[in-house]
Amino acid sequence: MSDGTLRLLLGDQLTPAISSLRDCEPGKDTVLLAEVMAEATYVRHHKKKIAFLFSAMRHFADELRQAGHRVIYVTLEDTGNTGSLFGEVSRHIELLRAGRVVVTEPGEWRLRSDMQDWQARLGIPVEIREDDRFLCSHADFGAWAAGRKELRMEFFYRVMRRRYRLLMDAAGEPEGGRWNFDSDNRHPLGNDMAIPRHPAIACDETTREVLDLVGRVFAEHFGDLEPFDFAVTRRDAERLANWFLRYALPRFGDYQDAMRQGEPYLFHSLLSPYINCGLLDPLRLCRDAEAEWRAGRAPLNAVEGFIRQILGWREYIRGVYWLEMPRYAETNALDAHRPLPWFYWSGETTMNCIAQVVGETRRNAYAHHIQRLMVIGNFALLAGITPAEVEAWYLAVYVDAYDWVELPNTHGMALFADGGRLASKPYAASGKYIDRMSDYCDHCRYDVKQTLGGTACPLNALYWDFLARNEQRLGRNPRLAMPYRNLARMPADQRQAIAQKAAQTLATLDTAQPPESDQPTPPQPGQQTKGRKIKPRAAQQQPKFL
Ligand code: FAD
Ligand code: DLZ
Ligand code: SF4
Repeated sequence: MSDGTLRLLLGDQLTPAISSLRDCEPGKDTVLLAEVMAEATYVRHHKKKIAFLFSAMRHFADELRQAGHRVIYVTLEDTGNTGSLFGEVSRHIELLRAGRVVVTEPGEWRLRSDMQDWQARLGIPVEIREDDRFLCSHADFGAWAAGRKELRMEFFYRVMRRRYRLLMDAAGEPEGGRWNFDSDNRHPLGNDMAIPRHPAIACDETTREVLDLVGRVFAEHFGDLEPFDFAVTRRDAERLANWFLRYALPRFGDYQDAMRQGEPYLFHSLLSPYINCGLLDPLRLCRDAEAEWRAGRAPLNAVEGFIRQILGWREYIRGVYWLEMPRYAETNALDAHRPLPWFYWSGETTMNCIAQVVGETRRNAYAHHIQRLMVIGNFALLAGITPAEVEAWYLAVYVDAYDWVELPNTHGMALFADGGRLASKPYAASGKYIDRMSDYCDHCRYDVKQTLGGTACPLNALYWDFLARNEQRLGRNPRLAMPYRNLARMPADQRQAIAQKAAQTLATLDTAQPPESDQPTPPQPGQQTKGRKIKPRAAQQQPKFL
C-alpha cells in the first residue's frame, strides 16, 4: 500500500481552498470527483440541477488540473462506475493503493452518517474535516445556542455582524443606527417598474455533453432541461455576482418580497446555486455588497437585507440543521398528514398563484424566497400536507437544494413542523397577502376579496380554518394574537361555513391524483432519503415525467 492520500470532493465542494485540499501534495495525492447514480437519484432532482452540478464538477476538475493537481474524474457512464460515492472511493483506493482518505464533511446528514462507517469498512484512516467555507462553525453555533430557550435568527445575526465587522461603524454600532431594515423592504412592485434582465451564460462543449447525458438518463425526472443558462465555472459565477451587485442590488431591499406574473427573478441575486456548490465565497459577497454601499452605489436597506440573508439566515439555517438533526426531520408539530397534491408536480390547478410558481419552478429550477415561502409553502401549511412529502418536493425541484438548507427552511420556516424551534410563528397567510405582494390575483378565476361561495379564493377559508384547527397549539402565540382575536369575533355560523368551504377545497385536493399512467413509481430498493430507509408510502415516492 502506498502512502498517497485519496481526496474526495463532492459535487457541492467545488472550492480550491476547501479543507480537504489544504495540505494536498500534488505529486503524491489524488483528487477524486465522481458522478454517481446514488446522489443523482436519492430524490428525483430537477434535470437542470443535475446538469448544473455535473457540468460545474467537470469544469472544476479542469481548474484543479490546471493548478497542478492529479485528478480522477469519473463520469456517470464510465465503465466500472459503481454508482455510489463509497463504491468509487473503495474502487480507487484499490486502484491507487492509497493509504488514507481525506474528505470535507458533507452538507447532508444522510451522507455524513454514512461516512461515519467508512473507516471501518475501508480498513484505512478516513479523515472527515470541518467545512470551514461556512462562517459559523458547529462549535460556535452550539455555544451560541446553548441554554437559549428560543433560537432566533435576529440575535444570531447581530453576533455575526460583530464577528465579521460587516456594516459596523467605528464605535462598534450598526451602520445607520439599526441592525435590520426589513420594515423598509416590503414594497409591492409598481406596474411601471423596469426589471433588469439577468444575463444568460452560453453553453460550452462540456455543458452540451452533460445536457445530452442528462436528457437521456434522467428523462423521467421533473423539470425542463433547456434552455440551460447557468454559470458552471467560477469565472462566470463571479461575472453574475458582479452583474447583480451593479444592476439588481440597489433595488434588492425594496422589492425583496414582491412577486409579478411572468417575472421570476425581479431583483434577486440568483446566486444561491453558486454559493452552495462552492463557486462563490459567501463572505466575499457580503464584503463586496458592503463596498457598494460605502461607495454610494446601493442604499443601506438593500445591502443590509442582502448581507442578512447570507450572513444571518443562511448560517442560522445551517446551524439549526446540525444542532437538531436527525430528530429535527421527524417532528410534525401541527400533526399534518395530507398527501402532497399532484399539482405540485403538474402545476395544473385553478389557483393562479400556485400554477405560476410551479410553472416557473419547472422551467427554471428556481423560485425566489417569497414564492417558496408564501405561495408554495403557505398552501402546504394551510392544507396540512405531510412535512416529509413537502420537503422531498423542495429538495428535488430547486437547483440550490441540499438537505442542510432546504430542510430547516421547509420544515421550520414554511411548515412550522418543528413547533417554533426556528421561527417565532407560522408564516400563514390568506389570499390578501398574495394580492398585496403580487398581481397573481388579477389573472385568477377566483375572487381574492371573497371567503365564501364558489368563486371565493380558496386560500381565505383555508387560512381561517388553519387557525381554528390549530387553536390549541397556536392560540397563545403572542405574534398571532390579532388573527386569533379576529377569529374569536366571528359569528359561529360564519365559522361553520368557513370550515365547510375549507373541507370542500381539501376534499378536491385529495382526489386530484395523476392519471393512472403517471402514478408515482415505487422507490428503489434500499434507496435512502434523508438518512432514513425509504418506506413504501406516498411520502417518499416521486413521480416519473416523460
Ligand atoms: P436572494 O434573494 O438573492 O438572497 C441572497 C442569498 O441569501 C441567497 O443566494 C442565499 O444564499 C441566501 N439566503 C436567502 N434566504 C435564505 C434562507 N432562508 N436560507 C438560506 N439562505 C438564504 N435556499 C437554498 O439555498 N436552498 C434551498 O434548498 C432552499 N430551500 C428553501 C425552501 C423554502 C420553503 C424556503 C422558504 C426557502 C428556501 N431557501 C433555500 C431560501 C431562499 O428561498 C433561497 O436561498 C433563495 O430563494 C435563493 O435565491 P437567490 O439566490 O436569488 O436569493
Ligand atoms: C446533488 C448531487 C448530484 C445530483 N450528483 C452528485 C454526484 O454525482 N456526485 C457528487 O459527488 N455529488 C453530487 N451531488 C451533491 C451531493 O448530493 C452532495 O454533495 C451531498 O448531498 C452533500 O451535501
Ligand atoms: Fe391565489 Fe387566491 Fe389570488 Fe387566486 S385569488 S391568485 S388563488 S391568492
